[in-house]
Amino acid sequence: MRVTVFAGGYGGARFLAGMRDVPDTEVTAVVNTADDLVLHGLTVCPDLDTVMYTLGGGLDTDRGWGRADEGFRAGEELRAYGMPQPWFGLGDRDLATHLVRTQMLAAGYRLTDVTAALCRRWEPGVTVLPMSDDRVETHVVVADGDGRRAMHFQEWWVRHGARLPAEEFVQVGGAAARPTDEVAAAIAAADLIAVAPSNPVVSIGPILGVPGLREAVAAAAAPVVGVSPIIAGRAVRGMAEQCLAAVGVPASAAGVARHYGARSDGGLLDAWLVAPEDAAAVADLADLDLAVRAVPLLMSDPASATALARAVLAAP
Ligand code: FO1
Repeated sequence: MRVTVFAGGYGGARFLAGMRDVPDTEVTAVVNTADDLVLHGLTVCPDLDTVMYTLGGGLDTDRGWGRADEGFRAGEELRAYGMPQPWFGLGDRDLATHLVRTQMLAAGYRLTDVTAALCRRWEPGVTVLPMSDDRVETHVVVADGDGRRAMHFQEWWVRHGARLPAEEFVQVGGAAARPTDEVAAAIAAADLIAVAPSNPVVSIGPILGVPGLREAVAAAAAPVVGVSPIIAGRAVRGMAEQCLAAVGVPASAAGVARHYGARSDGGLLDAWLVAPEDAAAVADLADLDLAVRAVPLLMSDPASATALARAVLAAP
């Protein structure tokens, strides 16, 4: 069964691992690249790397990003030179990924081809596709005195811990970006499309925001099944609540479903999985042409991630 999954960081990666481990699935991940940034001249792709490392067994699972058994000596040296952005942790082992990626991009390879080359080492067991080969960067607009200012997503997320109230999220470069041919083919060929329990605003949002992608999904034969990233009003990890508040979406399983919309209304979803704690959402969403199921969503171990993936496959 060909399953195409829209995913962002660690939650999306764990969901992908669960889907990969369901027998007879052939999984393609369409991964957010709007978290990407250039640091010390190197192209860093946090969500692509989190997916690659998680499925390849190289992720530091406590942090939820970067490499296991990591050191930060190079970062310390860069700080000693007063290099900018000292707040962004640059692991020594992680640095090798950025160096290889940057060198290949400079040689003219597309990000899609670079990602495939890096995955030859990690063997994630799924096809990992950037949502686009074009540069798309989330910038966050925050109040600044009596004005406003924008900062790169990573500065808002890492330096400020998402504590600055976001007024708007802008995908710089988004309007000119296009889905890759590989992404378009993965959507068209899918037997099922899954929306992982990633951040709806800064992970899934930029993927859906790539011009032409929503249309490709709407035209796809495959049912679209989403998994709520919110359980009982809280995100399991990350800071989805702050992001949802910024765009006026209630931090609830029902709120995110309405944000994504039902396919028959021109939205995204055919089915929506909520946690048992949010079973009331089944009735709340009865006005939508949407199959809503209450199933365990916590991916506390590989078996529960695989059980969730099976529930997604059974949802439509
Ligand atoms: N997150 C942090 O909270 N602090 C960091 O210093 C940090 C460094 C970092 C380096 C490489 C990388 O791939 C991810 C990194 N992250 C860090 C996580 C990153 O901000 C998130 O993975 C996403 O962009 C949000 O999903």
